[in-house]
Amino acid sequence: MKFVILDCDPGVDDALAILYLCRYRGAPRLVGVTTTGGNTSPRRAAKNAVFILRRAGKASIPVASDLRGPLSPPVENAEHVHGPEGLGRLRVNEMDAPGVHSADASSFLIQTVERYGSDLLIMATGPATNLARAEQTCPGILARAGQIVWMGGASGPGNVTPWAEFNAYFDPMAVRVLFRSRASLVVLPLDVTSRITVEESTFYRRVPAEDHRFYRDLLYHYVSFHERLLGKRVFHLHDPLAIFCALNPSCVWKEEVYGDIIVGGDQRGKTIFEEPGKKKNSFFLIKKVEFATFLDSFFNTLAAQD
Ligand SMILES: [Ca+2]
Repeated sequence: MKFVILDCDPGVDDALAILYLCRYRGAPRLVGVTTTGGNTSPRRAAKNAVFILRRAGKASIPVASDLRGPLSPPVENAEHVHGPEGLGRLRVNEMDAPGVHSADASSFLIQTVERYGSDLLIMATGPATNLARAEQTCPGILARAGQIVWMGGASGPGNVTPWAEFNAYFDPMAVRVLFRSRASLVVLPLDVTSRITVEESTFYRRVPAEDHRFYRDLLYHYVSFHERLLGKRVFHLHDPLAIFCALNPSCVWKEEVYGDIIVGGDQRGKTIFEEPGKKKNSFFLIKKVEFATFLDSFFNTLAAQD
């Protein structure tokens, strides 16, 4: 696929994913970023995406936001993990993020799929709200994209409740629309992304010294959250791993599944994956990734000079 759009909710690991994708040599051309609420408010997610794209030297990439919130009844965002405005100690003011291209992310997605069709790869690292809205507005649109890779759901325990992964929990009704869209869909679940942790000390050894101050501000709350959870100064790279999987299918093992999700009640956001059998709407679930190859790619890309 020649073109890529990133649908995200920055968010600390989304910010790392944007930086990784923007610097990735040989990646398809980034034609837009769409944002939604999740890790932070919808408005901050949009500003944060603009800010990180500027940091990556890609200020010209259009950003389209969704300010309407999830399809599902609202729940608390994840600012307790990512920091009070979603990017750790970084504060993005209007000067740093002069504006977004449009406030209608789902229309932007529809137009982009109509324009590039099977040449378009959609990487999604947040709640599936924008994808679902696009599908509801224009049924069949997601199946016209070349591929969608979505980080979310879990085959085992969740990270926001015992049952649910955050992106799935935040907007389960949107996930149901995505799972039923018959798109060429690949899902990267929490049980795979959470198998990899990076030690804070390793991270700073492998990224350029001139970027340390930026990363210390970005990662401030994210590392502390993981330290409370895991007892060590480590963190997960959920969203950058989704970028790697989308760009390196030969380093990924996946299985065809049928998927559904519980949309309400105590188990809200619990994803259910089973053998597809004769059921329609099957897609692929990632089971395993070459983690060492990913980490080399991630750090070498972040360290690459323009
Ligand atoms: Ca995210």
